[in-house]
Amino acid sequence: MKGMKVLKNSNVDKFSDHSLILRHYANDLDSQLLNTVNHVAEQSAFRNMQTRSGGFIRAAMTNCGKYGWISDKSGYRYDKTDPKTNKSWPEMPEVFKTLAKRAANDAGYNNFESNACLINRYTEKIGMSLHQDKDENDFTHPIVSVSLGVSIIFLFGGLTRKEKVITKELKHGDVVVWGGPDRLRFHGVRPLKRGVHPLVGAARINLTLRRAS
Ligand code: MD3
Ligand code: FE
Repeated sequence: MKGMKVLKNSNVDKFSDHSLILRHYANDLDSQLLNTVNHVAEQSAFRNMQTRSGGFIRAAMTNCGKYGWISDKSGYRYDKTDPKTNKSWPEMPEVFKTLAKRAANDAGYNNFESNACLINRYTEKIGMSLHQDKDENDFTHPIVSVSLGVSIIFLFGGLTRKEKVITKELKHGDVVVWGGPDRLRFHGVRPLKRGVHPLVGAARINLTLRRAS
């Protein structure tokens, strides 16, 4: 059927019952996505957020959408206001919202209406240790992630920290959809290896589109 989006199975890595990688799914949007990230960061700059334990999150972060994820000395939460500007987060770009909705739909999650996008930026040696995402109000909504720039090794564990972890390389343009029980699995990324991507430079940008509440 003309104009209909059909995913070739060879581009899908279904690594778990409720999660899959859509390989290179966002490649044709890459420069638009990166320009949009830059536009967001002009309004709400990347920063290293503080943690309750007195440290800092090593990935630089910003947000767009109605809600943004923040960490500070009182802990983790979603907030409508960027504490750095005391203004609303930049509005959710149409290109992020429609890409997430289309990817979720292709993964079997219909009508995914994201209202928060956390943007993480990794540079050489920066990773993210195993954690769960549980600051959202309703875990029945999936999470869609978009990787741009230098590849990274993604870690995917179980519902407890002790369970075995599988690894997946996430490359430029890969989109991952997590849903169902996988939503609450421990996950993280290994420290970024040295490398340069022609569009992004010596960094990896990850967008995670969520429904915060
Ligand atoms: C799996 N980001 O922002 S990708 C995060 O690459 C985060 O920047 C990593 O973990 C990154 O919280 C990993 C996305 C990801 C996001 C949420 C998940 C994977 C997930 C929730 C449940 C399971
Ligand atoms: Fe996470």
